[in-house]
Amino acid sequence: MKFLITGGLGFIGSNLVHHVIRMTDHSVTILDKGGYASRRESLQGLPVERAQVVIGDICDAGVIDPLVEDCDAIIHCAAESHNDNSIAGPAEFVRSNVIGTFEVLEAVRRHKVRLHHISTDEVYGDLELDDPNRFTPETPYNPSSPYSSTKAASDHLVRAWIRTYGVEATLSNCSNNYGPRQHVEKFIPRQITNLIDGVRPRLYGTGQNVRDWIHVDDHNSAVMAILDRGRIGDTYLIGAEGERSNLDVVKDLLRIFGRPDDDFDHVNDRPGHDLRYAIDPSKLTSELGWAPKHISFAEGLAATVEWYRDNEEWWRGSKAETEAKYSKVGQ
Ligand code: NAD
Ligand code: TDX
Repeated sequence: MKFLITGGLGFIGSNLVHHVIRMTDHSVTILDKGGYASRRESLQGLPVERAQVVIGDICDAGVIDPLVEDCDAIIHCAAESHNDNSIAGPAEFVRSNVIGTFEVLEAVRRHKVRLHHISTDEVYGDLELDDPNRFTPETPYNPSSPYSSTKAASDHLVRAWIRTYGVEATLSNCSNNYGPRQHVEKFIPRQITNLIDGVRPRLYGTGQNVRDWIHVDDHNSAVMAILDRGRIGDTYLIGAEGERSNLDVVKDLLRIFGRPDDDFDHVNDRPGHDLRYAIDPSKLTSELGWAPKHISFAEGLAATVEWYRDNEEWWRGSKAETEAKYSKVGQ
């Protein structure tokens, strides 16, 4: 089989390309606009005859159409992905996430190709810290940020194209990913690279906000299970029982680096900051028999720290520019 993976030079997409090459004999075409979050180096070492890169924009029908025509299935990961950037400048989020998904869907409709759409748990809004309920596929949409509202819009487009045009698609909404090759703007890599540089971690607000962490390889094994045996038209929530407050994650990292557990700074909170995300993954585990492999967050985090220590040339070029953006808004 031949997969088309959009956003395949980003964090999840590049790890997915590695996963597909490692676990199957499929070949992959990667379509990525080559934006600030993409790295060609993320695909280093892969056999070129099985992983071909096309630099181009999903919003350009002339680019996406022939690539969709030429593949057996498309996994749509491309998106602007960072909440803080969406607050500073939402326009590119509307373009890439909404218009881009529209163009992907139109190409899929023309060529009748199987689609899997990658989305986020943030479309459901947030939960109170003591809410016994978690997100399920039946939870009403209630996105808070420009980022999550554009992802919600993209999900609605996919469902409308399934129902109206009979497009063969599945959707997944996953919780916060961590692991290798994640841009240093994101919470965990930002704190790891700060600590490598001897800088104190930065916690937004009180740090009580909870995220439901999953290793990126577990996200990707779930995506492959959905592509393989998911029901067309269905939505699967992907999570690995990984709820943890931001404060606890910072303390875990300080421990790994042998620093006192109060050696961090509170900085300005994110406007509209979601309090808690939590996924109920039971549909995925019971219907598709999927289970995560990285069940120890402590081990996954330590391995991620090692990856950033061993691959400084991968992230160093983005660090100063990213920190300069944060310091402008007191973060
Ligand atoms: P990322 O920012 O690391 O990578 C996204 C990639 O998409 C980049 O390489 C970028 O250049 C590319 N891209 C963006 N707009 C494009 C366009 N118009 N045309 C072509 N390429 C474009 O993001 P990520 O964390 O890897 O997220 C990938 C997907 O997973 C996104 O859809 C995101 O919403 C979703 N998701 C992410 C997480 C997470 O924790 N990171 C969790 C759940 C869902
Ligand atoms: O320096 C920081 N300090 C801090 O306390 C940063 C960068 C973040 N935070 C907080 C904000 C969040 O509560 O950490 C938490 C995680 O922040 P991000 O890494 O920006 O992730 P989040 O906003 O939760 O969204 C992520 O998960 C869902 C991804 O970026 C999205 O693409 C995905 O959909």
